[in-house]
Amino acid sequence: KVKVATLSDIHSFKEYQQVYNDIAKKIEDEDDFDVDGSAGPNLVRLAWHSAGTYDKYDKNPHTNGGSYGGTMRFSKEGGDGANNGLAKGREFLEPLLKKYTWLSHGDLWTLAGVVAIQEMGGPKIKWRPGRKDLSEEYQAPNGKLPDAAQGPDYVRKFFNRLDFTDREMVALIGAHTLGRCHVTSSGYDGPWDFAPTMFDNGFFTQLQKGVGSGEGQWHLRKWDGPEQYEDNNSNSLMMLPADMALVQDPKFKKIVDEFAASQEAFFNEFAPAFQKLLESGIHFPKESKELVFRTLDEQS
Ligand code: DDH
Repeated sequence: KVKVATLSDIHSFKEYQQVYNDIAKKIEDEDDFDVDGSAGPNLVRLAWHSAGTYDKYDKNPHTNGGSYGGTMRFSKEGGDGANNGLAKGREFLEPLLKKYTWLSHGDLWTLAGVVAIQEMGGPKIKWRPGRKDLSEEYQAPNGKLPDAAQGPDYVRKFFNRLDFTDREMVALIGAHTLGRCHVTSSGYDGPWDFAPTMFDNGFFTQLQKGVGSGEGQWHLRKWDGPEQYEDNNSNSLMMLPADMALVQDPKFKKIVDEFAASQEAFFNEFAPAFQKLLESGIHFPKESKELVFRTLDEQS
């Protein structure tokens, strides 16, 4: 088996907490990374795109993706249009690889996603080390990451390929409470809620009301860019067609309503789903310990 997490050359909890702290401090220090300041949202997206290439129907370890091999560092996977903008996050983390020479790209990128979520006020995410850098031959094929122009059937099918249930996929997409779309990266434009560096259930409270002419509802933006929605209240927030899919499908909508009503319910389901995402396609031996890191705040 190729993608088995190693137990022999992993490091101690203390050392991974040290890496966590270094990433967290770097996020804090470099507060002009993006329009909204923090590098956090980019790092969450980097973690997700490193893992989200996984294809459970593909039994060939060379092509079935996932975060194990850190293969986004190579030009084919790194150059997939869906990964536009993520080189910036990879470069941000580069010094950590120089300092912790034993750390793999896959462990670093997934850990950085966990750091970013926790430091921005999100739930604790259990994380396990043991990914190993693999060679170029293990790059996932291009086109394995989702198309934002699609609707509910596509979204469901896409996340089934990664082995997720309806509840898990809705929870995961709630990460769009973070960050924004950049015209220069995806062609889309703008943030999903008013606090793009805070991990909360804001995505669901905004999305919940769906398309219409009422207060807090959404309309198609009139512009030359790709089809996206704009909010009636401020005309400054956005939703992708693939986000709006979550209120168009009645099964998804029920879950959106639950998460909009309770941030706790959202956090409780997001955390295990995000851990599962980061571990997609990797076999973790039974003895693999789940690490739960303390935030900088909790340590001060
Ligand atoms: Fe996403 N996402 N995402 N997303 N995503 C974008 C930004 C961010 C889709 C499309 C886009 C997830 C699911 C989907 C984050 C996390 C997650 C952008 C804009 C597009 C487009 C990129 C840019 O222009 O810079 C689509 C389609 C889906 C889908 O589900 C079908 C999931 C599951 C996650 C997750 O983390 C679990 C984050 C964070 C961002 C903001 C990045 C930034 O730089 O800011």
